[in-house]
Amino acid sequence: MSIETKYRTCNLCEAICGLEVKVENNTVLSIRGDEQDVFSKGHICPKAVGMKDLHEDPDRLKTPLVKRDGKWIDVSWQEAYALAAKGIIDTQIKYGKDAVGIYQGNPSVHNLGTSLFSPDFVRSLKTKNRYSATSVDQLAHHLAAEYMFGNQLFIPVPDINRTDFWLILGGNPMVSNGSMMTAPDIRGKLRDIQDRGGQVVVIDPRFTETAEKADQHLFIRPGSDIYLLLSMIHIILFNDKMELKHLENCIDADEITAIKAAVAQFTPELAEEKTGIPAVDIQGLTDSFLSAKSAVCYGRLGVSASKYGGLSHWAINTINILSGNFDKAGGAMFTNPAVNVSSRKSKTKRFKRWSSRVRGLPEYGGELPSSTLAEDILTPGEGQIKAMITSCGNPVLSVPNGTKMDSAFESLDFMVCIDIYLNETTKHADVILPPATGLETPHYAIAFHNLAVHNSAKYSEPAVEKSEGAKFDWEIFSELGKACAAYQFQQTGEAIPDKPEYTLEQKLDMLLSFGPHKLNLETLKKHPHGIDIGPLTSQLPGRLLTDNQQIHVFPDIYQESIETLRKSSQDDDGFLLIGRRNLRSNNSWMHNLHRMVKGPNTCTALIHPTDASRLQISTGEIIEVSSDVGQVQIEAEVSEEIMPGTISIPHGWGHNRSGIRMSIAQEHAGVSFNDLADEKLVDELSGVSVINAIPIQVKKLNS
Ligand SMILES: Nc1nc2c(c(=O)[nH]1)N[C@H]1C(S)=C(S)[C@@H](COP(=O)(O)OP(=O)(O)OC[C@H]3O[C@@H](n4cnc5c(=O)[nH]c(N)nc54)[C@H](O)[C@@H]3O)O[C@H]1N2
Ligand SMILES: Nc1nc2c(c(=O)[nH]1)N[C@H]1C(S)=C(S)[C@@H](COP(=O)(O)OP(=O)(O)OC[C@H]3O[C@@H](n4cnc5c(=O)[nH]c(N)nc54)[C@H](O)[C@@H]3O)O[C@H]1N2
Ligand code: SF4
Ligand SMILES: [Mo]
Repeated sequence: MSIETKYRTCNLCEAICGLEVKVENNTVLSIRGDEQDVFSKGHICPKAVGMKDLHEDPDRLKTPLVKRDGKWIDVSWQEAYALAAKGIIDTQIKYGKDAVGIYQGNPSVHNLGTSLFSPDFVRSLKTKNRYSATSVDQLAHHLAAEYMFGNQLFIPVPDINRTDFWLILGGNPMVSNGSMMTAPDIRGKLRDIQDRGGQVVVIDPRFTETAEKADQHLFIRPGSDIYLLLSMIHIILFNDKMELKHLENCIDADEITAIKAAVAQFTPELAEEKTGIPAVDIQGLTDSFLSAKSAVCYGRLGVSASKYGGLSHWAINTINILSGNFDKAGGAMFTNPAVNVSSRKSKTKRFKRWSSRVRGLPEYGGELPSSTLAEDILTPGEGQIKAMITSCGNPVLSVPNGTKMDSAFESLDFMVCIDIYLNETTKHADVILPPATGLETPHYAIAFHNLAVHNSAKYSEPAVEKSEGAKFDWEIFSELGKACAAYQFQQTGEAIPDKPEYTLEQKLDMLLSFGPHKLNLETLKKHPHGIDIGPLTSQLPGRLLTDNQQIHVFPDIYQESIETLRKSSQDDDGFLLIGRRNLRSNNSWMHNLHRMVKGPNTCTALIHPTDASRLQISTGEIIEVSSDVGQVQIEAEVSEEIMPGTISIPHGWGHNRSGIRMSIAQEHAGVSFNDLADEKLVDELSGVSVINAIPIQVKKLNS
């Protein structure tokens, strides 16, 4: 057999890099960056070769598994579907529709099959108990987009290809490769900003890999960014620095007046007290931001999933708008993707239409906050979750209070997981349905073309064939859906209405042809390196999706949230725990690939030398970190890169739980951050989990 060269998009993270994959006899020989990819131009990161390892991983599940008498047994797809359908529908018949819950994890949006085929399946369940990684992540971005611009997916992205000033709060794109901003080769883009005389400023409690490349880094006390952001708005409005440019006519002046009143007390001096950043530096930072030819304020996970994450994303958009850096080259801009995911006005706000049963936290976008999932399973009463479905998710490691999640899943009557591994979450299942994955799947990055710093479109054919009898995620969703419908009809006579059936390719082709560039799959197939659609363009007010075609610059929910902040008084003076990511890791699930975990242990607790010497802790020693919900023992790493009073531990580890089938990950187990994160800590406005600034105690082991 001859060697074939396949081009495709890496679907591991948001950067959507083009890959050149050499394949012989269905074996991957090599993976390189595709130099001709119109968007990524050859860039890749070390995780790209992980795609080969993932394809070859002997622990990856290939056939459906069923648990019988505590043992896993391989079964046929038909048998697995029948058991899954019976478990789901019997539960709903006995306890009501809401007794079945579903959690969808992060790879859902990196997976074309799941993106296009899970929504119909989820709707057919008619349950209000839906959860996803969104509420442990980017929900605040959607909420702000919906309230301010009229659609939850109409999200501004920083135009870093042209900006002269990039202010980054709580993001580490040098490691994460960018998030809510699809931008391969962050290193190159940072260099380009500096080469054109621009500046990059990073605000982070850790001197990160991104801070290292930036022009300025300011340490900030974890959880306090909202004070910095509001003080920047304060400076703009109280120093008459507002400049709305072409947006003048689509913003209501009364709303600006209301913002001014609301931020009056949020001065740089108050921000200094709360954040630890001197008021003069805040003033200097804001002056530089305002005097730059173009500038953009960008906030990511350290801000999104924090106590005031919801309000912070309103504030970030507001800074960009008031400083004349919105919908303008070099500022925050909207994309114009070939599949338009944000064409509709949402007539009613998809927020607070119902609330979680136990704690009363708000629904958003049809989902409840994942921090309520464990209690929604464990607390008896009307609407209690008795059976769960998970797809592409590992909430035992990724949602706060994993120990409680563990017990919750253990207590269920029934659980079915669509996943490629037998891991900390799926071990609780009765049925596991494993899809083909990675290089075996066709791909189009619907979600990420919508967030990309340059418009392009690219379709990828599978680079290797899936194993015999394997199913794609989309096939699993449609076949499981049919099995549920058939079983329901047989038991109750309740029929699920027939829908036209499409294949994955047909659905994608329709979406492309409805889109603004009128592309189709055939055209994309002729361009294996993608089609360049051009730089971001100014699109407002034309594309605004609000009821009155105006930007709602100060929606009620944010007015109320500022009021809550004003009244809050809590300040912790103990240690605060923050998270960290590693370039060769991807949340909780790439730790079974030798090349991704070899080398020194990366699951360590960073501690500042002054704290370490006070507690007599040295690098390499095991320390005990405890919080209100749990404790872990972890290797200490004394480092000046972390600010005093702060501890940083990466999330996604903790493969020391019994009953999993991931031999390499088990050898590099680490501990789980989310055994410390407290599910009771949420952003009051949005219900988003707080995964940074968690109060903890630290001590040397046996002291
Ligand atoms: N403390 C703390 N917690 C966090 C974070 C943090 O920074 N700190 N980050 C949060 C964020 S941003 C996110 S996105 C979440 C992620 O949280 P989750 O989405 O719950 O978890 P992942 O670790 O991404 O796990 C992905 C799962 O999908 C499976 N999988 C991989 N590929 C496929 C596929 O093609 N098909 C199917 N069906 N399954 C597949 C994997 O085996 C794994 O079980 O974690 C959140 N939790
Ligand atoms: N290599 C790798 N890449 C990934 C992932 C991965 O696990 N590994 N996960 C992917 C996913 S799902 C996502 S959502 C993205 C996330 O992408 P990013 O948000 O860019 O990644 P993080 O490393 O979580 O960055 C959060 C930063 O916030 C800082 N921080 C913590 N608390 C605070 C605070 O209170 N204030 C401020 N200002 N900063 C704070 C942390 O020190 C950290 O540097 O990354 C994606 N890419
Ligand atoms: S940066 Fe992300 S998309 Fe690019 S190769 Fe690495 S994991 Fe894949
Ligand atoms: Mo994420």
